[in-house]
Order: sequence, then C-alpha cells, then structure tokens
Amino acid sequence: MLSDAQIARFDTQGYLIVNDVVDAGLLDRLREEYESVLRVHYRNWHDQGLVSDPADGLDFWAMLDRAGAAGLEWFQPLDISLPHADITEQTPFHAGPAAFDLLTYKPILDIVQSLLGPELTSNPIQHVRIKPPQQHVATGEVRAHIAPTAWHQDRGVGLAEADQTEIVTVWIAVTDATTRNGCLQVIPNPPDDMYPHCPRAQTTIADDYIDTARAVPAEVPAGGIVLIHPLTPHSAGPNLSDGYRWSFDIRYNVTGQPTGRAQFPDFVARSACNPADELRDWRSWKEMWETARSVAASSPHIDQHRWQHDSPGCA
Ligand SMILES: O=C(O)CCC(=O)C(=O)O
Ligand SMILES: [Fe+2]
Repeated sequence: MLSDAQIARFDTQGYLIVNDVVDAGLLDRLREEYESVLRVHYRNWHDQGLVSDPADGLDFWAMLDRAGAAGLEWFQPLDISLPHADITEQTPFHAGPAAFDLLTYKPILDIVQSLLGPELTSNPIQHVRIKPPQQHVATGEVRAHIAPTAWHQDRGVGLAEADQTEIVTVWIAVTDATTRNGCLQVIPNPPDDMYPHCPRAQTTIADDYIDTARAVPAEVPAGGIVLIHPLTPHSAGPNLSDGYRWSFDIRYNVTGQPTGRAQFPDFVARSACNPADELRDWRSWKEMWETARSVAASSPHIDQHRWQHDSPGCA
C-alpha cells in the first residue's frame, strides 16, 4: 500500500518512485526463466549455424551478446506481448510462470490498489525492455524496447477508446536503472490533457509541446518501481553503460474500462467484489495470448495508435 503522502505526491507530480517492491526471490526467478527461454532459442540458432559458440557455458548476457552480434532477432521471443504488426502463427513471445507472478504480484497490486481501487485488470499494453549498451544497438533499430525511448504520454500509445480509462503504468527495474544506462526521465506535474503525438519512428509528442529542460531522471535500483500517470511525459535516453538495462513495464486499469488494445488479452488481477474472477494460472494467460496471436494472424491489421502524419505539430 502507498502512504497518503505517496499518493499525494503521485497525484501532483504524475510519477512516484518506490524502492524495494519486488523481492530478490522473484527477481531471481525472472532471471532464471528468461535465461532458460533464451537458451532454447539460442540452441536453435546454434543448430542452424547462426551463432558459432554453443549455449553451454554461456549465461543470459553472453547469449544476448552473441545473438546481437549475429544480427538475430532476440527481442521478440522475450517480450511479454506480441508486436504491433506482421503477427503470424509463429510469432514468438514469452508467457511463463515467473512473468505471470510479476503481473499478479501482491505488493504491486497493493500499490496499484492505493491509486485505482480494488477492481484491477492487468492491461495488455506491457513489455519487457532489454537495452544493450548503445554501441551494440544495431543501426536502424528504433524499437523503444531496445533503443532509446522518445518522449510520449502513455495515453498516447493506446487507442482513443481508452482515453477515459483509469490506468497506471508500473515500470519495474530488473537491473539498476541509472542516468548512465538510460533510466526513465519524466517531466513532473503533468498537464490535464493529452498532447498531440506524431507517428514517427516511435509515437512521440508533437514538436514544441513539452519543455525537456524540466525533465528529471527516475533512477531506481533493481527491485524498485516507477509509477507513471498516463499523462506524464516520459522518455529514456541511450544506455551509455557497458551492461544491459532490463525493465518491465506493465499496466493496470479499473476492470470493465477499455484497455486501449482490445485485440490483446487482459485479465482480472484482483477483485474484491468477485475474487473468483481473478486469473490464477499462468497457462491460461499464455493460452489467451496464443489465441490472440491466431486471431491476429488471420485478421486485417489493427493500428495500435490513432496519430496521423498531419496531426498538429507533426510536419
Ligand atoms: O523503459 C523505457 O524505455 C520506456 C518505458 C515506457 O515508456 C513506459 O513504461 O511507459
Ligand atoms: Fe511509456
């Protein structure tokens, strides 16, 4: 639970850093789960001759290094979401027990309940971000899960149907997040409305709407979180360290309100009214994403964003 002072600070500043939320046990399980998932993919790449070193003896970071150096698409198999376009029956994603335990982690739900009340849906706008040192990011890589993140408000990355949805972003540091490795930066005291955004390499706030000189870094040690209001402008700079910068960002909205990405599955994470509605089994969560993948693979593309090149300030 958040204290009244923390809630007041979130309400005025539009973000809140909370240290020591995710315990070492869950962080370790996440790291182990990710290492074993990557190992399966890495073995396949090795069998196909795409990487020369065998997986045995390589840890998570070493496998990422080699996959990156070989130009392989290592990110999507690790993401807890499907991509925004070109989904096929084979598009990989990650849904495992430790990731599900993070989405349903009691200390996180308690904190979010302090802001949104006890009827909480896990919103499908969620990602892992594993950002290599910037010098190892492939030229032309613009995805904000690997490369720096452009200025945006999270309301701007959902569809308009969710503009009234009560939602909060929970950004979770798996490695220490520092200015040097490209932690979040936020502009405190958000406006009452959403700025126009532009469909550039990433969806980003239109020119001249924000004063980035007011930005403050949201540094947080591993296991800590940053709560972000949907109208708070935020971004992340390049990872100038020599290690990976790993985070998850997950979201919760009040149950029954539009998620902003209806083609992807949500689930009830907490319910005081109907506890039986809470999803408890990670396999069901995985199946929901597999079903969404099948539907997407055989359906016309659905745009995730509403912005047009001729939106104000996008020239
Ligand atoms: O971690 C990042 O680079 C960006 C995260 C973000 O935009 C979010 O959590 O909403
Ligand atoms: Fe964001």
